[in-house]
Amino acid sequence: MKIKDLGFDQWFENYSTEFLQEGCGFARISAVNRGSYLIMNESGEIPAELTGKLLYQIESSMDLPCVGDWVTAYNYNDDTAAIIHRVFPRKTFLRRKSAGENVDYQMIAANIDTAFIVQSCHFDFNPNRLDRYLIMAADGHVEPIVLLTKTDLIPQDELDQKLSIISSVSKVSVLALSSITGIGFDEFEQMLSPGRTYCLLGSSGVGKTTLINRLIGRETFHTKAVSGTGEGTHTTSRRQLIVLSQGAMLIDTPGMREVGIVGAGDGINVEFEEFAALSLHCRYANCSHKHEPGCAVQAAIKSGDLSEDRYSNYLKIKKESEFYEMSYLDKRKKDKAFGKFIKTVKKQMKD
Ligand SMILES: Nc1nc2c(ncn2[C@@H]2O[C@H](COP(=O)(O)OP(=O)(O)OP(=O)(O)O)[C@@H](O)[C@H]2O)c(=O)[nH]1
Ligand SMILES: [Mg+2]
Ligand SMILES: [Zn+2]
Repeated sequence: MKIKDLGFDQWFENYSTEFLQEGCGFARISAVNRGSYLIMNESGEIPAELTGKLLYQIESSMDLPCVGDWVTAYNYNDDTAAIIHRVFPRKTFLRRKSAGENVDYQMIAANIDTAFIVQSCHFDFNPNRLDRYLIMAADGHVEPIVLLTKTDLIPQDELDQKLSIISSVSKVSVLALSSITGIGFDEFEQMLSPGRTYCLLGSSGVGKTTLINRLIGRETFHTKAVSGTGEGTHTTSRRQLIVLSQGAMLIDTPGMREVGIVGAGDGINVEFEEFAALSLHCRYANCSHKHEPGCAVQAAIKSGDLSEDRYSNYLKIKKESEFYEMSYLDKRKKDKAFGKFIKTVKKQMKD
């Protein structure tokens, strides 16, 4: 195996001269677990940690390596451990607002070709949440594909209804499948190409890890039954890249409870493209589509061309993303001012 087979394509090759360091090689982050890393290259997978210099240079949580990143690393101890010196720029990424009050980004994975957005058609099915994942993918320039799992648990007509709900709001490809009956699995396997990287995203308990186990053909990774209400219990606890024997790479992630969106302007415009198209016909160029006269969005809702539900989800996500964006920029400004203050004090102490 070569690093090219692990996704080190021409895009990264173009950076290789700049990123090569004496005694170092290139490797890909294959797992992240609370500040400790595993990296992978042509000779296998080994634990790695960051250099103090790299840690010192980090300005935001987004600068920390995440699963899927390419790095420059120095191997030691007979190639059984490594130190990470530099992180390559990211070709694509998946990120969200970090959970809780704190307004910051959380990187989920980097250099992903396709994100499988997994919803169970049983308990978890939720078109409004699906919108959030689609925005996340568009924001990071990742191609999305929706996987509707556990089709064995609902009758065919209910499944058809769910599929038509998705196709009425989005052109995204959807595949319905069951890890129990195996329906849809051939199509799923055909979607996976050698050398390409896929990430599984979705709530806890929707069957992400089960999909991987079925692909591998063994119960390699831990899964757990969901409770009667469908509420998952977070079985997978770390982000991990797995190389299938056929050569495709899959990243399993722990289930997400919230999919917060920070200032994903482009992502929102891509996912809600009908709003951009309609806006062109609003009387006012800066129409908020709420109460202005001559609003084409309101007209589309009245005529039934646009669903009330999708409209309210659009407004909600837009408002939330703008709010987080402002808080985030504010926080960055304060952090920067504080950083400057520290530097001045340090300098004064030296003088
Ligand atoms: N009936 C049915 N059950 C399934 C299917 N796929 C997975 N399950 C069950 O759903 C439960 C949860 O599956 P996991 O694969 O652990 O779910 P997960 O998405 O990885 O969950 P987290 O790791 O917590 O994010 C397990 O008991 C699986 O056996 C399916 O197609 N049909
Ligand atoms: Mg799992
Ligand atoms: Zn309008």
